Amino acid sequence: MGSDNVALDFPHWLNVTHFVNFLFISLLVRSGIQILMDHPRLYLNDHCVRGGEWLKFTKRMVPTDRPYTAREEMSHINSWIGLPGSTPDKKYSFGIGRHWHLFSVIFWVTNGFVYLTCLFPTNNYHRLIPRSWDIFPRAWGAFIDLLHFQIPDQSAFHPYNPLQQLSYAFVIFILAPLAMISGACLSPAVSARFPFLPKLFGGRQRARSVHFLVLVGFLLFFICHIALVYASGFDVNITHIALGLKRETPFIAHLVALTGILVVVGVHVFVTKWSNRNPRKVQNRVGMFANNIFRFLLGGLKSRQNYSENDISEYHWINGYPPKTEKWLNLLENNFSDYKLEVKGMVENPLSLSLTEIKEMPYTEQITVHYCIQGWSGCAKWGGLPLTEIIKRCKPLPTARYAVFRSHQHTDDQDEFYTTLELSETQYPQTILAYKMNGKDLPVEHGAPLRLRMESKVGYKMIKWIESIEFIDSFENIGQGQGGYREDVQYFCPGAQI
Ligand SMILES: Nc1nc2c(c(=O)[nH]1)N[C@H]1C(S)=C(S)[C@@H](COP(=O)(O)O)O[C@H]1N2
Ligand SMILES: [Mo]
Repeated sequence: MGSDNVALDFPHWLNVTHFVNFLFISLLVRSGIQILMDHPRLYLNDHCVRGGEWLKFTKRMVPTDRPYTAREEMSHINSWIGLPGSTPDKKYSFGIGRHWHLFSVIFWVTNGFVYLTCLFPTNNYHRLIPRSWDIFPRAWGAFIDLLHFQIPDQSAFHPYNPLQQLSYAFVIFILAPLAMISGACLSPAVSARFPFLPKLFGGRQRARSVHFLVLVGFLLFFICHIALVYASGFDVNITHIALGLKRETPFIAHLVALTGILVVVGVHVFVTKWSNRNPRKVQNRVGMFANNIFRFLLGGLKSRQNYSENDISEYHWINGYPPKTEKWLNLLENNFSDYKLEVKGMVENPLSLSLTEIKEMPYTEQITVHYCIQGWSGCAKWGGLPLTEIIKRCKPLPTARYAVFRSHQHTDDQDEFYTTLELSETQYPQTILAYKMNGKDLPVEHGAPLRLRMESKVGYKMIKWIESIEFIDSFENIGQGQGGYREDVQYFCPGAQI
């Protein structure tokens, strides 16, 4: 039989990577559930039509008789399950959950690579990779035995029994890569630059569904794994897992294992409490750490989406209610004939452009898929002027580092909706100021008369009802200093590539 002549024990790198894996995957699961609950519907296509979900975790029906925003979708999840769990106002739970998810994935993936680097140069890969086809019938036999509650004898482990070997190989070589690839497809930067990637799954929403099924797969594996470790010679197994020793040392092994579990539980309790008490710190430390890594990896990706007319969604979710200010309501009444886009700040030529002047400037169109951070998507054709045209005319000074966009919309709590882009990002090819959607004038709920489209970022950067663009060198003194309204209030990260 295959592994008999290879003496495989339980080296210490295995114990350590196993433990680190346990820690980060548990954080990924809890924060993943938190993220799901912000738009607790799973769809089979990118249109996310109302009632079109194949699975949902909310009883709420989407009303059709009034504008219904994506923010109203945010659902409650207990902090025993979700990380950090939702406060009654659900104000920051989702943003913070994402910080933990993206932080943990960095360590989880790194740990996975450390594991593989230890596995392959030694002959340890024999513990996972079957050496003959007869592993399948043997695994099936072991499975049938299990169904009869026959726990395999210790002599059947070399070091794993066939069923165990196959399931570990499945989790490590199929489930884990699937988690990473489907997860990467959820990043607007990745999908906008490599639109073929989500297409591998049949679109972003299917990738999202697969990502969810991977979570279910990990949970099922976890339950079976624990049950079998317990049932098939617990003392020996725990010695292998905790100490990597061949001979049984149950007392010390139990002690070490228990300590390990307590450390993981302790970390969860700590990060949950810390997140609830001090979300801003989590955003600026944990979130910023992940943001900087992903900015380095993905920050330069420029959207190259080019979907066809047939891909356009019939229904496109909205987020944010139209402005209620008198100024904007007056503009609307006159069909925006008095509208002016103010371009100011650190520029050579401040501008004040009417809609007619804007429409006389070069026009471009793009059919792209919108990714809201909450999880829904929608495809539309956006038409307007490339932001580079504004840059050419206003000529930002060398000291300008960001552009801050302000909206006519003042939200319910009277904060001003604003967002910032880095100067380089304002010049990406698919960064436009749109005044057309699907061939018609931009509808009020989608941001009339002018909105930003910045296709390699999540939706909250694409500010609607734009009032002005100001070039600045730092956003520290604007709003609460985080680079945007959603960053200020919902603790999102300013990068928004993921
Ligand atoms: N002024 C303003 N712009 C905004 C928002 C908002 O609330 N106010 N929401 C953002 C978010 S979170 C998303 S997902 C998109 C939604 O665009 P849509 O409503 O056209 O689908 O708009 C973005 N722009
Ligand atoms: Mo969004």
